[in-house]
Amino acid sequence: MNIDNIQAIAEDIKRMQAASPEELEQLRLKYLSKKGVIASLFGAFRDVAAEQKKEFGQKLNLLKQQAQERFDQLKEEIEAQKEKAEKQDLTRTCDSIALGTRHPLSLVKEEIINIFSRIGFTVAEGPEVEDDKHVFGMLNFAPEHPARDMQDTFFIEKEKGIQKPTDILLRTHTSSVQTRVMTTQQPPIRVLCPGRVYRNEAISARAHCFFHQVEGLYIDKNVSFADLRQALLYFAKEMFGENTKIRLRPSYFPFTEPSAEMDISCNICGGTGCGFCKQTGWVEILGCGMVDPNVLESCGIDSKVYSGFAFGMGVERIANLKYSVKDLRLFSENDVRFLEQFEAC
Ligand code: 2NM
Repeated sequence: MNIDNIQAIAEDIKRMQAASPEELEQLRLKYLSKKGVIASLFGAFRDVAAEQKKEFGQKLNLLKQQAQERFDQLKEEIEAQKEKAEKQDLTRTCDSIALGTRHPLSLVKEEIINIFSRIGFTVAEGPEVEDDKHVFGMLNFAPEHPARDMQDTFFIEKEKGIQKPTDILLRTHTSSVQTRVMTTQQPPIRVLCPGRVYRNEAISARAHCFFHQVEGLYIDKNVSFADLRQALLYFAKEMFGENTKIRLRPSYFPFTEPSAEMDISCNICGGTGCGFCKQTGWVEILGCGMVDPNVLESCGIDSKVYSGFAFGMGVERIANLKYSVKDLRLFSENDVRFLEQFEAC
């Protein structure tokens, strides 16, 4: 036993750590107990050479004192930690959890569905990847119709990287779902087809390569243009308010004859003219018409017995009117600063 030993033990004691009362007790047993390191050094004291006894004794006493101090310090730390843990109120409620919000396009889509469901329409959905037959062929599109062009429609490539057009494509309207309904159900048919559609367009504030539609179809005996007008007037009043007026302008779609575009009285200025309606007092919201007999026949419905009306609207367009969203891209970018604004809706 020599003075260097004491020095080394003093270093160990300085670095002593204990995270729990059990660990602290281990340290006490090792260094400070009757059978511990320090007690055994005191036991060895009588074998120390006489001329070293004074220095050895002083160092040993100091070591004992340092060990006791470090031990007391660790004990205090452990007790303070325990007290802190006991003070935590585990019954306290946590901060409220952010619940997220419903997407504005979902809100508008649901509202359209609710309105038409009150007059007997049900919902049908179908594939976004479709074939030419269901998107164009059965819907009276001429073989050379521009919508069938690669410029307007996304075609699925047969082999990766090889741009060989196939008759598999991304649907450009949800009328494709209605061809599926007409070929599998017999009239009366009252169906709404909501969903995403794709067009090959450059993305900007006013156009996107995909958007959302709700299309409606009603087929029965003796369905007339007056029925179409009445259903759409009901829709406009439910969606935009009791005072809303509608007007129908002649138009053209391959799948309807006659066809029309519907305007509602501008719900921003109330019809007096503003920037939004370009001073006309009217804003366009949907296309519609009487289903062309060619469409009914190609779907296996007897056009001499049945007639029907159909309409289609863009969900983004209606959402724009309702919420004045200036840039279409906001609908698909999922920026929470935009989406959070629909918390109360
Ligand atoms: C529109 C405008 C006019 C339409 C036609 C059909 C179907 F399947 F019966 F032929 N579905 N939807 C239609 C008619 C869609 O969207 C602007």
